Amino acid sequence: MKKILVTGAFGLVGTDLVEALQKQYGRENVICLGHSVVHEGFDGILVKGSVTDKEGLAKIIDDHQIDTVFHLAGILSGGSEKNPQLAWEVNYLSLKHVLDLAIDRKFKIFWPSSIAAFGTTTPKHNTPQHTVLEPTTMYGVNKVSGELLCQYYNLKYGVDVRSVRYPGLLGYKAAPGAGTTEYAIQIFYDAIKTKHFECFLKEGTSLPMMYMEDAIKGTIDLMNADSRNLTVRTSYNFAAFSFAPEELVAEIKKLVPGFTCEYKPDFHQAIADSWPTKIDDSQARKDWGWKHTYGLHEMAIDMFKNIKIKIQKA
Ligand code: VAH
Repeated sequence: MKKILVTGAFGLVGTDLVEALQKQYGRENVICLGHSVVHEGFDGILVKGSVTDKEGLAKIIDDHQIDTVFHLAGILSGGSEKNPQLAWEVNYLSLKHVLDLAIDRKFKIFWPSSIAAFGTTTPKHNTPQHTVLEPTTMYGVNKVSGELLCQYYNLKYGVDVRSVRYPGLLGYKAAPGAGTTEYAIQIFYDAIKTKHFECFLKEGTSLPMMYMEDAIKGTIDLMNADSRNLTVRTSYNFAAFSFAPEELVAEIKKLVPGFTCEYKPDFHQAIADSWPTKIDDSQARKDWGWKHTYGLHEMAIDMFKNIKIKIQKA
């Protein structure tokens, strides 16, 4: 990777990924495409534009001689249910633009799928790499459609597009977006500020999760893996640990004595109920050496420490 474009550069994943790529490949070699949110004091190469504008994307890719695109721009599960039409355009059509541009320009692509690609008919425990994908959310439909499009462009045009099904990702550098697993990020801010949290999921709602440090390392490792070892061109199952809200609450209570949580399920509960509780990611571990390092306890300590610093600095 020499000249990298990151779309969604200021989102939850993008913020951490840009920092890691700048460190590894040089600030001048990471082009960051922002749409609405741009971080104050951002130190890097910023280009403004929309991923729904194919010609605009082509110009950025050509002007900067891009050889790798991390196409992260997207609307998460909760936001996609609120605006399904826009979700289709941003989450799916923009991916087709990037894939189309890669046919002749031969740049590599990373695109994030999600555990949202699974649905209520998918085996919920130890969900296999190859299984039933009948999601009941627009976000999930976008992800399944996108996975199949990636595989088609790889088979038909030889586009080197690689993908993982992100679980719920926990990071502190960017604010949590309109997702379902993002409750597990917001809870730290509320615990530190008010010692209380209202959780929009009920107890017992166990979901696959991953600390952002592991997600970023795994994403970059996949992009640097030998293409000949990759046996999955839809999207790799990608996992670390699972927890239910009350398990995270118990970890936070160790850090914030007197912390309380009230469970008030809303529309996010149906979304979470359609997702698996635990993922089998053995294919990723076999094909490109994926392994996670953070568990629930280590994640909670690091998130708490860094969000506390962030709040004190604000
Ligand atoms: C969401 N955090 O909740 C995202 C993610 C697995 C869930 O895709 O929408």
